[in-house]
Amino acid sequence: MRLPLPQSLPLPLPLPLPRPARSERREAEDERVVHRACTLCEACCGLAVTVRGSEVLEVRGDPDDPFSQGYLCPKGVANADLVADPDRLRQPLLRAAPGEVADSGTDPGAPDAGAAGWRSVGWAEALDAAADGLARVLREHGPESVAIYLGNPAAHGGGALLMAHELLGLLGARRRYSASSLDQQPQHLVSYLLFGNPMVFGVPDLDRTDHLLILGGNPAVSNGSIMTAPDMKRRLRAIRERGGRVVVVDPRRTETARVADEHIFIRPGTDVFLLLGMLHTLVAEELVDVGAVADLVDGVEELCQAALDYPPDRVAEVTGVPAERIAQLARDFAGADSAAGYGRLGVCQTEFGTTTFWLLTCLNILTGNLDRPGGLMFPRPALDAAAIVHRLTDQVGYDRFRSRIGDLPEVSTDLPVATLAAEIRTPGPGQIRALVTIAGNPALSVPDGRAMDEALAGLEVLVSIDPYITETSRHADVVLPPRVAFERDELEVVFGSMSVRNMARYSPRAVEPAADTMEDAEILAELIQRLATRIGSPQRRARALAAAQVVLRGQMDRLMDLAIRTGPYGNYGLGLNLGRIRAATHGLDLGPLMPSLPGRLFTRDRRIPLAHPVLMGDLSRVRDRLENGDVDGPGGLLLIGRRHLRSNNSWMANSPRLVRGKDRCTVLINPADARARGIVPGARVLLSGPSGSIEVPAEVSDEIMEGVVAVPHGWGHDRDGVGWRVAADHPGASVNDVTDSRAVDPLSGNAALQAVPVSVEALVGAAG
Ligand SMILES: Nc1nc2c(c(=O)[nH]1)N[C@H]1C(S)=C(S)[C@@H](COP(=O)(O)OP(=O)(O)OC[C@H]3O[C@@H](n4cnc5c(=O)[nH]c(N)nc54)[C@H](O)[C@@H]3O)O[C@H]1N2
Ligand SMILES: Nc1nc2c(c(=O)[nH]1)N[C@H]1C(S)=C(S)[C@@H](COP(=O)(O)OP(=O)(O)OC[C@H]3O[C@@H](n4cnc5c(=O)[nH]c(N)nc54)[C@H](O)[C@@H]3O)O[C@H]1N2
Ligand code: SF4
Ligand SMILES: [Mo]
Repeated sequence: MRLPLPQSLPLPLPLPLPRPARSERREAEDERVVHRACTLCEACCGLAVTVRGSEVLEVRGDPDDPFSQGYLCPKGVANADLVADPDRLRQPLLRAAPGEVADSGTDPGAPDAGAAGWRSVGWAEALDAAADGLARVLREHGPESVAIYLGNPAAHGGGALLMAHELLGLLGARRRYSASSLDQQPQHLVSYLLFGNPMVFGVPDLDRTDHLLILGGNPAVSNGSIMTAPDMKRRLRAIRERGGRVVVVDPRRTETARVADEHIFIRPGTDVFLLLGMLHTLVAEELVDVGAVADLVDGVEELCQAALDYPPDRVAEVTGVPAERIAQLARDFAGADSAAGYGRLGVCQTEFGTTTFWLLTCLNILTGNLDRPGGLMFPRPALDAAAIVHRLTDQVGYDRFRSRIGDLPEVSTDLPVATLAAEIRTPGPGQIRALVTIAGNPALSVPDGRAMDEALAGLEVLVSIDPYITETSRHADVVLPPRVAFERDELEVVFGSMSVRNMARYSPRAVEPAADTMEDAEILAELIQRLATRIGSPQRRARALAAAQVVLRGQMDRLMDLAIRTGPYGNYGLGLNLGRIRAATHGLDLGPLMPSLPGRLFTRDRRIPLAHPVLMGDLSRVRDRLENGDVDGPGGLLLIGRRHLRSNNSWMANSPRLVRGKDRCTVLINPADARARGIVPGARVLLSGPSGSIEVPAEVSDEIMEGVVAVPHGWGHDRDGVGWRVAADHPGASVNDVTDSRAVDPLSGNAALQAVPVSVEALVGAAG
């Protein structure tokens, strides 16, 4: 069933937004241009936003931003749709009790809330209900029964991250889940094991490198991830223009591959073998030269010895890459004046995610490319997340406790979200019965999303902090809608640690938020205040309340200012402080990445244990897979993911300008595989995998390698009660209704969302 919507309801404005001609507009006195960053993805593009009152008239790339130089993608413009979206909630919703007459309230954001069993309520009532529910479950079932899930957009708000941390502390819960375990957990873990800090990332020195090797990343579309660099295509082209080389290894000839010098198909899930074959070549051909950091690295011998077990001709078949090509990849990398090996989701979201990412890091280190210009370098952000995380010592660590289901290790207190549905659904001591979701949509984003959907429906208490009634928050008892990015002042706190240039960025709000609305951090702080009257030891209460007060009294800026002043550019550096960052309207460029070892090492002995026992230990699993493993499933196809420039995980499909055009939720299949199954372009097919089946149209193209199919995630917006109406008109299907929650990287607990064994068959009589 779809929400029964009266036809006359105004849908979001067709775009471009109606507006007067530019010259006229400039003259209008009540208009102003606000310069701020786009915080929808990691690229942090500078925007020039023309606003009148609370209306966004135009969004353009800011040509004066030193970093993005006017670049923006279609999503940047769609920030305007988010601000204006009539489906966005402006007031909390409370689930109407059975028998209670639900009213739809006056909230234009929830036109049919009443019909779906919601009541629009004031903040006090909603927050009290949330606190009552959580406190009740906690009292009855103990701290293990309450969990938090932090979704992707939460990464942009320092205040929200801090408050989520304090909320967990107050609950006394060790049940923190996040999108990290669907994404970059292998990278955090490798950073922790090798560099002593999960937030110290080696980032390709993109603007100076002579050779960029990309495994399982599509930055031309994703705009770069753990590699913050706006206008990726320009930056990639620049590598080639200065005589360098870009090589892409990917089961799909991606948009990035099309701007590269070389593209190599690889069978999904097998990069671990490819990298071992490359390391073998380095060792066998005496190309290992750790360079300037040699004094800091332990275990080189041990690692090289291990690699000798994997000559290229031993791994060629499983990877689908000819042995000579593997060896040549290694020679080219080692022979370049400088080189950077980069990998993202195609590496992380596999069963060997951590080990693969480790070997990729080793490739950089063994060729002397760590911490040198053009290689893999460490950003030094003005506000140093790594230093802050390091001070929160209780936050940093590995395998100090394990998940009840699956027996998987925590990574810096995060547990694998692939196990969350089972944790909720499996009775017994420690069963999760209450959940707070903050900026996340697990019903669409975790593997076996249907199980998650059912788990969410069965929770005793679900509190969702989200601006929409999503596939997840539709199950909530209370929905607490925050202001969206353009309505917030934001200091970039996370992506400075991943940026290809050192930068600092303060973004003032573009529009004034409606009265009686709150930001994520404030909502969490209010929730903490209420919970503290109901639960928690005296110490816990005192600590959480003190933190909540910082947010509620508007003192976060002072805290940030202090962190900046004591940071690398602060009192003992350039004299940087929050005021000076704020004054840099177009963003502050702090220059190219600088060599920073050993200063950037947080390991106790300030060394890099390249052959860390946790990582070396996993090589037995690798060997076993090579000798006995069959990565193919019975259906003969391996499923991978695919992103589109106009998508943003599960949640921007309510922007009319982003969903227009042809259906993007298709299965991409090679002509040979399509032919073998009688599938013609556009035909609807049944895609079946470990957790279920979906129906999607087929797109036939040789840009995908034989034996592989690709489907984007984040679709499937036709579920009952979901509040985004534009998205519901372009629903697609959720690929996570097919993926496998049991397939994880056992080291990091990261979900193996790539290389899922599936079958595809034509649906009879369903052409078109
Ligand atoms: N099959 C498959 N599954 C995947 C992936 C894949 O490649 N393939 N990718 C994975 C990855 S990398 C990620 S990061 C996850 C993402 O998974 P999630 O983080 O669970 O979900 P998102 O789709 O990012 O949804 C974000 C939610 O936050 C809400 N939101 C937006 N802005 C704000 C805000 O300012 N405050 C609050 N409180 N809420 C806000 C949106 O309405 C939306 O409901 O998906 C993962 N799932
Ligand atoms: N437009 C847009 N941008 C986004 C997002 C979005 O949804 N839309 N999401 C954001 C988020 S949350 C993230 S985490 C980043 C992700 O950033 P990226 O990792 O760059 O994103 P993907 O497009 O998923 O790229 C993964 C690539 O890995 C390939 N691949 C799959 N399996 C394998 C494998 O086994 N081996 C190899 N070598 N390659 C493989 C896929 O074909 C794909 O090209 O993007 C961010 N940016
Ligand atoms: S690439 Fe697009 S979504 Fe990402 S920051 Fe830039 S404008 Fe925003
Ligand atoms: Mo992500």
